[in-house]
Amino acid sequence: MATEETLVLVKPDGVARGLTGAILARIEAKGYALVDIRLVEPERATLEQHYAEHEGKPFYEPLLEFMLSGPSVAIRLAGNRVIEGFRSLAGTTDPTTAAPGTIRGDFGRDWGLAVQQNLVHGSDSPESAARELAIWF
Ligand code: DAT
Ligand code: MG
Repeated sequence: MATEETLVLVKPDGVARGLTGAILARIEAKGYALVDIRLVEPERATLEQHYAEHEGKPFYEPLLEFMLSGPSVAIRLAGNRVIEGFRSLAGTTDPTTAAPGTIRGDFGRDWGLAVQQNLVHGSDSPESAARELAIWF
């Protein structure tokens, strides 16, 4: 399959904890290419678009509050099968059960909060990647 692109976010917890560099090091070591990267303080409307699929779920409002709590780093990332590959680097959604060796498994903490502060976002399909990249870049 041809090279593809995905949207990666280092979420506010990752930026605040000084983990952006450690996360980027894993991405670069894997061989993915940084096409664009910037620090963003998103508007609520941007996050509503980004997380539209979760509107109405119990964690939706806390998730938006968390994402508004500080800047994120938005990355346009390229590579062969990078959508699937970055999701694999990130680990599963819940940091408590994410596998060791993954970003969420190694660095994610269960803060006992209503929303999982799991450090990173990665698009989950080519359609999501195209939609999300247009929102953030
Ligand atoms: P992912 O980020 O692994 O793609 P998702 O798209 O299902 O997960 O959810 C988006 C974010 O919402 C996720 O990173 C953390 C939060 N979230 C998801 N499910 C949750 C739940 N059951 N309780 C609290 N937060 C949740
Ligand atoms: Mg998702």
